[in-house]
Amino acid sequence: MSVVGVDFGTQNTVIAVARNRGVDVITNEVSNRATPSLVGFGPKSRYLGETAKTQEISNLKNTVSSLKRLVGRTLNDPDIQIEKTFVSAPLVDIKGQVGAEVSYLGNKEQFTATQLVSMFLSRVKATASAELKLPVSDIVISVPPWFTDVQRRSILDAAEVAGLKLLRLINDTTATALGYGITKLDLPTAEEKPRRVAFVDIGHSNYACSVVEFRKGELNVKSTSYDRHFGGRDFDKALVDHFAKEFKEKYKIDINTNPKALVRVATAAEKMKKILSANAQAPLSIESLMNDVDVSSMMKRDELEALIQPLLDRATVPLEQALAEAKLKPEDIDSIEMVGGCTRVPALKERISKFFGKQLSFTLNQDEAVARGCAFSCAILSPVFRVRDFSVHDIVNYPIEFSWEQSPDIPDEDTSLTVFNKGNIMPSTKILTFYRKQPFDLEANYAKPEMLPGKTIPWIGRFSVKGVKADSQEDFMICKLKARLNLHGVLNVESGYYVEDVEIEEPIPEEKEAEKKDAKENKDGEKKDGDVSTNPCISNLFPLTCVLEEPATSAPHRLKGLFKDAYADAKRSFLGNRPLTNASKQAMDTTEDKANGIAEPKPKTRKIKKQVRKGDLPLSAGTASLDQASKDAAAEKESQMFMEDKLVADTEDKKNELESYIYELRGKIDDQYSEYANEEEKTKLKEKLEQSEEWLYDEGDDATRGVYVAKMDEIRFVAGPIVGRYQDKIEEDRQAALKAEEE
Ligand code: ATP
Ligand code: K
Ligand code: MG
Repeated sequence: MSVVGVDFGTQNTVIAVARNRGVDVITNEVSNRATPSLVGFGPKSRYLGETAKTQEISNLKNTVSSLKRLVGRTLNDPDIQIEKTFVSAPLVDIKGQVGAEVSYLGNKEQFTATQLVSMFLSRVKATASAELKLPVSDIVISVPPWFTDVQRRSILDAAEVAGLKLLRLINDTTATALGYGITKLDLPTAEEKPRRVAFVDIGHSNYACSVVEFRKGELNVKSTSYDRHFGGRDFDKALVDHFAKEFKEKYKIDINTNPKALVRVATAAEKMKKILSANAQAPLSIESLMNDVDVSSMMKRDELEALIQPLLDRATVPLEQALAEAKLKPEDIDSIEMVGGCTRVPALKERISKFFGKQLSFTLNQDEAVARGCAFSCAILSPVFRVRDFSVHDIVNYPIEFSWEQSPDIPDEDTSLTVFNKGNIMPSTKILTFYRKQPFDLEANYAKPEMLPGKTIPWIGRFSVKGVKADSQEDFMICKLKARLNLHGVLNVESGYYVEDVEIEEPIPEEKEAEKKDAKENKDGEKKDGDVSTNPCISNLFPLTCVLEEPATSAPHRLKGLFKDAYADAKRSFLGNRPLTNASKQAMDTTEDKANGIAEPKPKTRKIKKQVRKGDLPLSAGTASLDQASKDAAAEKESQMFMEDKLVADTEDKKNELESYIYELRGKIDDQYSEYANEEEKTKLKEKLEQSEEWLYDEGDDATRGVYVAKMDEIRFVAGPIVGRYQDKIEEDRQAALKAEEE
């Protein structure tokens, strides 16, 4: 089984695998360590990754870039309007999701961003599989930390459609932090002050900074902040705008009217920008840019810096936010680890270094750190790999609120509750308790829509709880719902059940054991499933509303508005059979001891009220994920397109093989093979080669794989005897040489 980590970048995707007791970045079909994140469409097949890049300039309208920035978004989102200036294919609305309209196999077709991402991921899968010589399934993919529930669900769907098992969607900077921490052998112990590291990732379109605390065997993300529109492409854009103006004056051409020219200038500008990271000045020249005009220019580094001044002025904002949210000062940070292609820009390095008042660290591979972190994460989660223990605690970026209809039996009940707060540990599970006599629905929404990217709809999901009814005494059913913000950062209500209060007798736990258990629960940040139904802390709570257990702290929330006269009766009846907490039980024991005035021998067991799980509550959920039927259909279509691509590629291979065979024989027949064929044979073969070549450039230009194979066999039939004689002679000579050596 394979272990694969993928840094799915805006510009480039890097694939790392776990093998040979370590993690390696692998190369693709043209031996590059990064693959362009592009999908293109042609008359015969798709172009994925490298081939999409090769075809890009001549196929702009059918090439889609910015894949990860499109997924899970809507066409009218202001973010997508910005994206339109970077994506050359036309973007369209497909049932509420943004997609692209392209010409594929001669037809106009529309593909959703989710489908486009699946296409790219199937290429990633094929690349990894070819390198590992293994089928690839388990994978970890990185996403920007600001990705919302719908964006994350879309990537999950895309991976499933591509036949991948996504073990974790991990935030870019968290992946980097994991790769950093897991290889360090000198991290502080639990008692020592943690090592605090700021990870700064500036890529092609994104800027993110996470402040992370490391101790032996664990990392805790303390804060993450970002600028969703800050990266290398914005630098390129500043250069392109500059040259557009310059060329208008100097050459009287308007590149903004010519998409091809625009892309060529953008490519040249990016190259220039990279040169300016290491040199004081750089040239730019493009032949026949448009209207047969050749252009050339020069730029100095300080001119570039003047052009990107507005960006540079924003460069420390994410850092300020990250420190503020972590409640730290620049001097509290032990090291600043820089990753992402854009952190090579000297002006950026200078600003960031000045902000922290420290030298920056470039110890991680800037282009590969995220992918490596993803591969480590995949190895940790994979059952077949043994990895040093290392816990990754990320945090919630957007608060999530649950809301529900008021119960008809509880007219003044609160109807919403923020269940996951910004900065809470993630992943995390919380138990929601409802007292109900009828089935009910609840809805999850992001509590602060203004924090979300662009115009993201805050809605996350609607969950219907079924099978709820009053018990035999016409009393409330105690319904428990397990809400989980999972490893991917996706919210689900995973299960529902109901409990009853039962008095049981249990051995009194040793004080120390209990403490240990608590400590462990806090460390994991969440409880294991089994702990939930027996958790006694629920007994603090009144029945009249939704209550929330925080497994991490064992401190339940209590909602306001509990002591309303209207519920006095219900309250009293509940209090009457209220189970005891450990604390109150102990408190009561003490009182009894005092009253008796006798110290009795400590009993070995005690009676406590526990909530015992009585049965499941069926749930149905509506979320932004694709339903199974749509996923199956998309997977079917994807594998069909994949097979078509493969057939086209195989056919192309066979055609190239035939062409080279013809050239090879033509060269050799009057050379190496000359003395092994008589004149008649030579003439016959030459004729055959000539015919075949003519055929290849004429009707044979677009034949099927089988026809190329047959053509090859025809030539081989004629050439075979000649080549055979030649090879016999070679073998004879070799044997003779061997014999001579022995003697
Ligand atoms: P993102 O993280 O934003 O989704 P990404 O992961 O694809 O995008 P990276 O591969 O980290 O981005 O960085 C690519 C960017 O870095 C490009 O804009 C590229 O031009 C820029 N870059 C690479 N090398 C240099 C350099 N030497 N000087 C300046 N910029 C560079
Ligand atoms: K990348
Ligand atoms: Mg990146």
